[in-house]
Amino acid sequence: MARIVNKINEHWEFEKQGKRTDISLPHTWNAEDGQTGPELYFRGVCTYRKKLKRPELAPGQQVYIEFRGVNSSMAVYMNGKELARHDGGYSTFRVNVTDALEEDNTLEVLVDNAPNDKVYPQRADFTFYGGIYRDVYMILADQSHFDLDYYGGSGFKITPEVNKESAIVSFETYSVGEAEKIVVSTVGAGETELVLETVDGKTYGKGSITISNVHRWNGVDDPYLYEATAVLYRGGKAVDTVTERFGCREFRFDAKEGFFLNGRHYPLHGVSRHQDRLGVGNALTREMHEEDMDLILSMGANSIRLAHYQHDQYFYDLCDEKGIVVWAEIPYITVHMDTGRENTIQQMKELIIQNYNHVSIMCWALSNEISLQGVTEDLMENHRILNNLVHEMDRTRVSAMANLFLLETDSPLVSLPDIRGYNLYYGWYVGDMEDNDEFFDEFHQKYPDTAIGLTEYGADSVIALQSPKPEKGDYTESYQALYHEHMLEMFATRPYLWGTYVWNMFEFAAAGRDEAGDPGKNHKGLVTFDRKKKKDAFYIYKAWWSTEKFIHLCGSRYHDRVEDMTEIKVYSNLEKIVLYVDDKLFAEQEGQHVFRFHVPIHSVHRIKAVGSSGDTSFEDSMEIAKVDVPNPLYFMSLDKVRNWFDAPRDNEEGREGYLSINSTMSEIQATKQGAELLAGMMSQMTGKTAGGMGEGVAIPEAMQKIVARQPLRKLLQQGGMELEPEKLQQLNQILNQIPKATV
Ligand code: GCB
Repeated sequence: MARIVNKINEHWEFEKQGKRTDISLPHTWNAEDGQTGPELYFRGVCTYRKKLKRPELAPGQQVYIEFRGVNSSMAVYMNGKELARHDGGYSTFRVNVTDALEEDNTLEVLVDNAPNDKVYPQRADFTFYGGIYRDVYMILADQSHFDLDYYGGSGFKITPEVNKESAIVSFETYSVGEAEKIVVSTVGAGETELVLETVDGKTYGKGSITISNVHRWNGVDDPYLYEATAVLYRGGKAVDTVTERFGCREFRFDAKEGFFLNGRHYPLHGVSRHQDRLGVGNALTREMHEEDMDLILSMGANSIRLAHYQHDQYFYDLCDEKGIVVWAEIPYITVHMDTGRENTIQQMKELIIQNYNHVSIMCWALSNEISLQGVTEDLMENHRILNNLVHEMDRTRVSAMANLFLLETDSPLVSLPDIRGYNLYYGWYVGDMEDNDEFFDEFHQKYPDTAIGLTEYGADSVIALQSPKPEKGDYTESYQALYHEHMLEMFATRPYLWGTYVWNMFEFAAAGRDEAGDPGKNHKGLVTFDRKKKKDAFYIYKAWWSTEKFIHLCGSRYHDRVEDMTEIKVYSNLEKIVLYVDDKLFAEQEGQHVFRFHVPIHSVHRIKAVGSSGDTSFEDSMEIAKVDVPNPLYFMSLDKVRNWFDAPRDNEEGREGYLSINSTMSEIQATKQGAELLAGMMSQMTGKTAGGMGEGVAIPEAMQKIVARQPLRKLLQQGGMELEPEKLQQLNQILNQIPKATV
C-alpha cells in the first residue's frame, strides 16, 4: 500500500478553562491577548479534541498523526490513553496511534505554554503563543516505510557536493520493516538503487549519483532545484515513497571579502523574520507566508535570519524556491538554564534532521544572546555539545551564534562556533549609530583573519510618530529611516562583513513590551504588524538592494509641519530626481539612494518626485501642510516607554546636582563615593558579565568609551543585572545623596 497523507485541520474542539468551542487549525489561543501586552496573556494548558473514524487498514499498515508545530509542550492521547509527549513548540512531531485505534476514536492533545525550566524559550522578546498553530496530518504508511519516528524527519537525506562542473549527490535512507530494494530517481539526473544494510529491524540505504553538468542553485538569480524520489519495494511492489528537493551549491565565508556563493562575492543582504502577525498570532496560512516572502523579495533582500526558532517547513520551501540564503536557529535564547540542556539537544537534532535537505540553509545557530546573565561553565559545556552535534550531523554547513553586544570579543564562547555574528544596537538602546562602525573597525583590525557579520540591528518606530528633528529613542518613522541610512552607508565601506540582518522585517508581538502608546509589540519592523504599511526605512533598503526601479517620497505621514523650511527626502535607485512643488518644477538632483531637498512652506502643498529609467518614468506624490502648532499625534511621551527588560519607572526622580541611576557611568566614576559604590556592586556580581562589570571581567576595549556614556540603569538592564523595583529605588536614593563632580 502506498503512503496516504491527509491534512486533518478541520473539526477540532478546543477547550480553554472549561469553555469549549469548535475550531479549525491552525489555531492559537493567544491571537489577541498575546499582542496587547504587557505579559498578561494566557499561559497554561488547553485541550484540543478530534473525533476520528478508524481508517480502512491493510494488514500491518501504520497510522501516524503528524503535528507540524505545537507550542510549547504537548501530550497526545487516543481514547484516553497517553501515547506520547513532546517538548518544543517549533518542530514536527509524529505519533504512531495504530495500536490505540478503535472503531470510533477521540484524539486528545493537551497543549501547554506555561513557564517552566526545561523547554526553550523561557525568556525572550516575543510572545510564546500557545496552540496547535501549524497543520496536522494523518499518515497511513505501509508496514515497511521510510522512518517516521526519527526526530520528525523524512527518512531521506540528500547530500550534494559540488566540484567545478559536476556534483556527487549522496543519498541515505532510513526505513523500518522489510525492504527488498530502495531506488532513488531524480528528475533529469538519473537514478540509482541503494545498497541496503539492516540492523535491528531498521534498514539503512546508501547510494549516490554524479551529475556531470550540474545546474547550481545560485541564490536569487537562479535558484535551481533538483528533485529526488526514494521508492521502497516490498513483495515486488512499491510500498512507500518520499520525494525531496535538493540544490547544488558551494559557499564560504572570507574574513576579508565576506560571503561567497558558488565562488562569486555575494554579500548577504539580510532581514530577520518572526512567524506572527496582527490578529492571527502564529497560526499563519500559506498565503501569509507567501506575502511575507514577497515583501522581503520586493525589498531586494537575499538572505533571511529565521529567528528565533524553527519556522514552518513551507517557509523553508519558499526560501529554497526563491534563492534566499537562510540562517536557521533553535530557541536557546537570552537565559541559559542548567536544566534545559536535553531540550537544546533535542531541538537542534529536530532542526537539522527535518531541514537537512533545504539548500537555502547555510548554518545552524546554537543560541541567541545567551550570555545575558553571564557565561557559566554549564553554558559553555552546553554550547560545546551543540557545536559538536552540528558538526557530526552536517559536514556541509557551519555552526553559528548571535552574540550579545556586551560579550567580549575574546570570550571563549565567541570563538566556539564556525562563524561570528554580533547583535548590535548602537544608535538605539546604547551609544550612537557611529559606534557600530567603530565596533567593526576595531574587530576587523584586531581579528583580520576572522569573518564577522551583523546578526541583528534595528530601531523601533511607530508609524504615526513623526519628527523634523529625529532623535534616538523618539520612536519616529523619521529616526528609524535615518538610522538605517547610516547602517547601509556603513556596510558599503566594510565589504568584509559576510552578512547583515535587519531586526526586523516585520513588527511582531512581544508581550512584555509597552512602548510608544502601542503595547505588546516590538516596533523595529520595516513593515507594520498587519503587513499593510511599509515604513520609510523599507525604501532605503530597496534603494540600495533592489534592481526594481522606484521612487519613494519619505514623510508622507508627516503631513502637518511646523518648520518654515522643510526637508523633502526621496529614496530611489534612479540616478536623477526632479522635484515639483505645487506642480511647478522646484529642483533637480543627481545622486544615489537618498535625495534631499529643502523646500520653503507656507500653506498646503503638493509635492511630486519624478524620475526615469530608459523609457519608463516613475513618480511619487504627497501632500504636506504648514501649521503653527505641532500635531500632538506625532509625538509620544517618553514616560510611556517600557521596554521588555525595563523595570517600572515610578519614583525615580533625581535631585538637581546629584547622581541618580540615570547618571552615566563616567559621571558616577568621577565621584569618589560613586566609584566606591560601583566597585562594591561589581564584587557582588561574580559570574556575570554585565557590561564587563563582573569580577575579574575586563570591559572590552571597544566598549569602554561607549559604556562610559551609558546611564547606569541601561547598563544594569542590558547586562542582565535585573534589580527589583525596590532595589532600584534604593540604589537611586543612595546615588541621590552623592553630589555630582564639578568639572
Ligand atoms: C535582541 C534580541 C531580539 C529582540 C531585539 C530587540 O537582541 O535578540 O530577540 O527582539 O534584541 O528588539 O530588543
